[in-house]
Amino acid sequence: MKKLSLVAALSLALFAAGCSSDETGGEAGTGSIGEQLDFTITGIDAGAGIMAAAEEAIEQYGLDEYTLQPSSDAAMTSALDNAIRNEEAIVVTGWTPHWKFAKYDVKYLEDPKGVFGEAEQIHTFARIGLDTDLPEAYEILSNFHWEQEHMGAIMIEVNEGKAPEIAAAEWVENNQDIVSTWTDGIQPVDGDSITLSFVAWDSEIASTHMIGKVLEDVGYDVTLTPLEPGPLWASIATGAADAMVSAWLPGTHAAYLEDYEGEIVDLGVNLEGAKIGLVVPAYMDIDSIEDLLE
Ligand code: PBE
Repeated sequence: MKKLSLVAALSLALFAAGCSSDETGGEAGTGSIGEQLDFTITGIDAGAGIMAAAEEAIEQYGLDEYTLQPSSDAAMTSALDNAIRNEEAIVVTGWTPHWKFAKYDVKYLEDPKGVFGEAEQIHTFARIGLDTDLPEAYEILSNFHWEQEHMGAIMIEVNEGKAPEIAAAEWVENNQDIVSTWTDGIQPVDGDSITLSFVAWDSEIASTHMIGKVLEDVGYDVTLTPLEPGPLWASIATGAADAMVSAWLPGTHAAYLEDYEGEIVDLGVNLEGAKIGLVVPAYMDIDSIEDLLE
């Protein structure tokens, strides 16, 4: 049995009312993908940019029967794991870099309307005044730039059960050639406190623990504070946290950036070629978000 929300049921009724009679044929074929999916898109935490984009996709592609189920990165990936074990249909909100692409055979659904945007960059933001208060940290954070494969290496270790601080510390130790390009010429500091805020998305767990370890190695007393997405941005604007390395732009977090423009400082891109979208197991016989209507 498929569950329809009242709104979805109403819009279906309206849609049906507007249909000409020749659209009534072939229901068995056309309903099957949605039914296999139980008309559910498995999402993550409600404040994530990808959730707003997925709601927009439901609207723009006319996926009125579908419900976007909020959960978390951990719950979403466990639902994905479960579906793949049983070779069942599932569609999730997915993004790159993420270990799911290394661990499972999954694919993005094409997005002909461009709702999820093009390639994204991840930016580092600091609170106003960090440059004068903690100039060494400001410089390291400004210099911080790495590649998807670097973030991916930490994510996979964490997914396989390593504690994030250990996976991050090992990466820093084994990649001093990269880390030194961020810390070259920086004088050690003597236990100054710095707070980095982040959201518990696997990508941001990896990057925040890694750069936290780099700052620690320079002599900072580092606190990592996990927050919800809204409070993450607010923490930089209010100065409750000093910096964050988790701003996905120009699309995913555009609304947050607009809210805090002028109250936070953009230290530039730390990773290029990130992406968000809807992701399905490769064995599913659909290629485009439009196919969810089949
Ligand atoms: N994400 C990971 C975030 C940004 C980083 C894609 C889940 C979001 O949708 O807000």
